[in-house]
Amino acid sequence: MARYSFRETEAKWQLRWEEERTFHARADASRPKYYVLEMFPYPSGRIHMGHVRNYTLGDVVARARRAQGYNVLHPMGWDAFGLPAENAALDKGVHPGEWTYRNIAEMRTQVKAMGWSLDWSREIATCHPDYYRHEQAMFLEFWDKGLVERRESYVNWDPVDHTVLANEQVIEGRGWRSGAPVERRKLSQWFFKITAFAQGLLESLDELERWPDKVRLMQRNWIGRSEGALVPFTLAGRDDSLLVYTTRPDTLWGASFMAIAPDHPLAQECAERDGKLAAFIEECQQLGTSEEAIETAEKMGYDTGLRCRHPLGATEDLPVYVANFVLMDYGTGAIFGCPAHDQRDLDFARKYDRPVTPVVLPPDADPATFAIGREAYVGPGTLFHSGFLDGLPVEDAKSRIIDYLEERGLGERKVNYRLRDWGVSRQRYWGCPIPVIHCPSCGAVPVPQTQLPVTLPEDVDFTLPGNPLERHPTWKHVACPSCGTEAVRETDTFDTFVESSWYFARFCSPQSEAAGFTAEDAAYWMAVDQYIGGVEHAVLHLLYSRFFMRALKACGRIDVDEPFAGLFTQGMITHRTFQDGNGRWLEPDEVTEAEPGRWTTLDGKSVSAGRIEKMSKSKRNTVDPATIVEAYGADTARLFVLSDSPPDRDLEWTEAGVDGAWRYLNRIWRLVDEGIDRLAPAGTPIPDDLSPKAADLRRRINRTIDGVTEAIDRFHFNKAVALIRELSNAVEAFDAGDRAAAPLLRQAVETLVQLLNPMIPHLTEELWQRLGHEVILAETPWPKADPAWLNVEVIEIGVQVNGKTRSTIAIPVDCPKEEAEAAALADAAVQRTLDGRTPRRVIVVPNRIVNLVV
Ligand code: ANZ
Ligand code: ZN
Repeated sequence: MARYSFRETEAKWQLRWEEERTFHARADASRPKYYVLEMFPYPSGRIHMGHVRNYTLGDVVARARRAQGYNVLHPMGWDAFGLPAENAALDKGVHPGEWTYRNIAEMRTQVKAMGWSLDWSREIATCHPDYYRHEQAMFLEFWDKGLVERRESYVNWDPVDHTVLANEQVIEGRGWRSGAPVERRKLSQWFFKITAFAQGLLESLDELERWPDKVRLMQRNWIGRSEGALVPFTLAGRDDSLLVYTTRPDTLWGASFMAIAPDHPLAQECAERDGKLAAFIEECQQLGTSEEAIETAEKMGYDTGLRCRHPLGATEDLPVYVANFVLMDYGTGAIFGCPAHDQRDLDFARKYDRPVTPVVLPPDADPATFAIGREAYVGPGTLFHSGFLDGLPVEDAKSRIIDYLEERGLGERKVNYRLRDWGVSRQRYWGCPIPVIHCPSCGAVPVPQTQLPVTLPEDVDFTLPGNPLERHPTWKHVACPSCGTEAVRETDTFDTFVESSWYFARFCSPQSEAAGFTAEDAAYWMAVDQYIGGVEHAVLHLLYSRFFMRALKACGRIDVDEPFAGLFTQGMITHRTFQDGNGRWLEPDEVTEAEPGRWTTLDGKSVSAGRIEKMSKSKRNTVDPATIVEAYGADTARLFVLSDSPPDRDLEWTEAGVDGAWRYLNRIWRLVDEGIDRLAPAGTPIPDDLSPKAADLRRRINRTIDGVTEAIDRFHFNKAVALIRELSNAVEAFDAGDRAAAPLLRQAVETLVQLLNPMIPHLTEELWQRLGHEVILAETPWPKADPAWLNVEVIEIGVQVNGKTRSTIAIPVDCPKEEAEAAALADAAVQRTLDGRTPRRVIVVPNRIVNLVV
């Protein structure tokens, strides 16, 4: 017997698949398609365990679907623009392009070594002009359709990375990469009008049934639709008014102050005559623009001296504050404060000594004594202290007051969204240039489509901070395409999320030069049937991509709204963390488990074992896939990431787990390799009259096919592996002396190999070949369960009357004699033969026959 050599076998099959172009996809209208995609990697230079899990999950789907007869598209590419390349340029003096392409080459080798069934003929890198030229064209088309805007806005400025950040890129008031506290700056920015699709983006979430609920919920909250009212409050002593947006117009009688955003025009106006206010506004602007930062900061305000009339004349005039918790770009940038029923308003009112009047009475509370302490009351109840609203439940009061305001021209109904337009300008070099030219007389002029792509200059200088495109001596100086005057190029580049918003469409026509994709290819391949990636992209990438499809549709480019019909978000890979006596983090390689639950360094020093956490460079608890592949092969790594946990849960990487996978591989190898002589030739029919043991195995084979197929459909890959393991146990335990053994064992072993193929493709291809097949497994149809052998152990037996067979009945295998007798007597044909007579004797031969003697 030959030992299993993974090195040889894996290389052999990878070469074969490549040479035969096994996984190259071609559009074919006569076959159903299935598009499997994992979120494409950033070319950092090395694949990590998260990639291994992500692409292995996708590969199981891709290979299984392929075997099930689908025309599968499973492509791979590189999300290749972004900051790390520029940081490398700063740190090591290497050009971002060179760094990126080198990393891609290294990662491609590592990816190929995993044996994923990828169509490499469709490989793309988003930093290549062949890719981004189409993105520039799309931008111009979107602009034409009114889906692009340039406007001044406050932005989150990262003072370390010298760039603007999207709100989503600000985490707890800090830049998501640099970790530096974010500042506010006013800049002219390009925006994609994602808000134009707010309602559609929200409504379609209901139809995305194959998306995780949690992701749909996160998007729903991000879009943040609310229903409320716009209410103008007259400013005392002036002839204008302050317009507020409220979702609680029912609480109008509880208003005790007004508050406006520091950037509100009225605040700006007052600041011109009030130096202290100007200083206060300045202070507020240190906060950054993210909601999180604003939510957590202490509430602060400044009384402008202005007063508002209550629209219903319900209270004294209301003071107008500039307040740090009011955002300019939400609603109208102005609110009325009702401290009794809003916590922020309450904190503010307590601080600035404003009255707190409850107007909603909780169920069962006593109106004579109910008062607000430290907590605002935000629950349900009925209105009181509120004139004609008194006694109405909150929801009724809302619609009643809006009707009232509308009838009198005092306000109107208004739907509002939290969703903001997507600011895409970044002051970076390593991104897709925004194809615009700024002309002193024409303004912002689109670069004519015929002049695309606008490519990045190669000769750039990274020794100074900021954007090298800005400083480049020649690149930005061009003639205005419209009037010919000296003009300058836009030096901002796109947010890298723009590239990832349409790459899945590019994979449909990766070589198309005329457009990013052809209508024909997109019509066949889109939408992605199964998308797989991390839940960290629940709002950013997944929402932007949905926007892009709608924008492309508005431009007549594509006919789908939703890019991803099915989405699966996988869990993280975790590992125990270790620290030495000095608190230094240790890598898993540097420690050993001396006895269960106690770890030491390799030279025996004690180690403190910490929590099991997501693999991360900072805690050094990572395991490099390359070392695992080197030591055990790709199939072992693949099997391990599939077998231990459900794919949506976290998976703890352990040496023991890897070892278990490796041992199982070898067991399968021996099972087939050693048993091969005892198998009947392929295709030998299985005899009908099986012994109970053989029948049992036959049922198990069929049930395993069924169970594994379903488990794969539902992403229960760990369950699929468990079912296969049970079948292999049964095969090992099967008594080879059985007369049906040879054909049945052949079926058992082939089934095992086929079902394992999506998980461990190299080993199974090798075994398949040893089993005598000419056609490779990747081209072999998925096994089908025989319904007759699926479920309960039902068999058909004959019923004789006086020794003559009169009928057959179906009964459970090994059922009690009485049950067989009852079934025989109940049979219509038997009753006809008996014609009312009662048998003198009943002989039941279990699982064979019932004989009635009359
Ligand atoms: C009066 C009121 C009374 C409010 C009450 C709430 C409770 P959502 O649900 O998120 O849409 N608001 C409106 N614009 C704001 C802005 N630019 N910055 C900060 N807060 C703003 O929130 C809508 C509510 O948030 C609005 O309803 C408004 O306060 C506040 F008992 O109006 B409310
Ligand atoms: Zn011009």
